[in-house]
Amino acid sequence: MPHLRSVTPRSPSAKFVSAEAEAQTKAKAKPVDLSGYTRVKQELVDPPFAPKHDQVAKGGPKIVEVELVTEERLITVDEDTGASIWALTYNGSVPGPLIIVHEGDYVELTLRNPENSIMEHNIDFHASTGALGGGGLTHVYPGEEAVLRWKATKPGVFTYHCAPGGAMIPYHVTHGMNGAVMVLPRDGLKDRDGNPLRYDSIAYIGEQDFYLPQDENGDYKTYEAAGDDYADSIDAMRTLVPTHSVFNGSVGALTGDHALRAKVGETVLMIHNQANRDSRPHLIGGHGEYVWEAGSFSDAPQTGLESWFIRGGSAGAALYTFQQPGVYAYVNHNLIEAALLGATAHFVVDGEWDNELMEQVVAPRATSV
Ligand SMILES: [Cu+2]
Repeated sequence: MPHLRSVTPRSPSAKFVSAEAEAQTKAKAKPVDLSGYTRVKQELVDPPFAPKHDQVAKGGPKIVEVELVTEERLITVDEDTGASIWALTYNGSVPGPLIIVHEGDYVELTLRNPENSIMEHNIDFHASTGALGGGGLTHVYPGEEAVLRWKATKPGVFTYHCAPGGAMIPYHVTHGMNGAVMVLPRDGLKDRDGNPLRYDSIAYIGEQDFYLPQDENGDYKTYEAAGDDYADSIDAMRTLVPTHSVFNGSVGALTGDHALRAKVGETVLMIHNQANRDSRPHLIGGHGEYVWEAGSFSDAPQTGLESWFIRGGSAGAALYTFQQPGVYAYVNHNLIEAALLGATAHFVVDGEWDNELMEQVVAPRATSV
């Protein structure tokens, strides 16, 4: 097993990190008065689910405590080909868990790196302000933990990701180390006229581009431990051509038995995170009724979209109320990526068919002309 610290010595980023921490100490910043805030713990859950939360904030601003553990684990990306990766994760899942707070709340994160890890990790919250999104204040080596508190001043959905420095940044991000935070307006989501928009459930989808090394026969290589693929991965990443682009960590993670479920009349908020690469979600058979494409809830949502654009390095949200039963495919509408690289999820929707919206007038039959 290689010593990753020697593969990636304390690089320029590490110096940057110490400089950041030093700057904070030297500034002799005034202590913040948090006496008006109540403290709550948010239990994070595995994707595609969302933690328990209120859509409209109850009471005043809060300090929301969350915990992320950096877990390095072998996951199967595609059962059919045996493609696998030593994923770098927050709490074991790809994407990392969804965190939900309200504008004006604080997120107080404990980031823990277990002793049996091989690598150093940190976290950059795009929703936060300062110190490289917190990346400069959260570097944890195996056996260390750090606590970071940041104020959620921007309402929207935002990506977060590991950013240890240099080539390790894309290496960690393309090994699964990213997720999303949703900062709701205190009075909840609204349409362009300020009318409330509410959802019945959240489908949290993390799209992950993987660059898996292959041998001369085109078979996916396997490795003994996290980090052993470093040199091969960097070569594969340099092509900028992913071998996989999957939803929630693996091909089929959200199809078949794992499909998302909904009912006719149910309103689903689809949150799509892509920390590294552009995507263009489309709900086949439905629409983006209200879409915060770039993720900001400060702006009015767009309406009635067919496909929408998720910029690499961001999250976006789309609201839809299902009107027909059946299977809806939620895809990256680069259909090569959807069908060949894995970027497909399914919603299975129960309920009554509406002939007014669609009817098969003539079933396929032999043509008479
Ligand atoms: Cu990391």
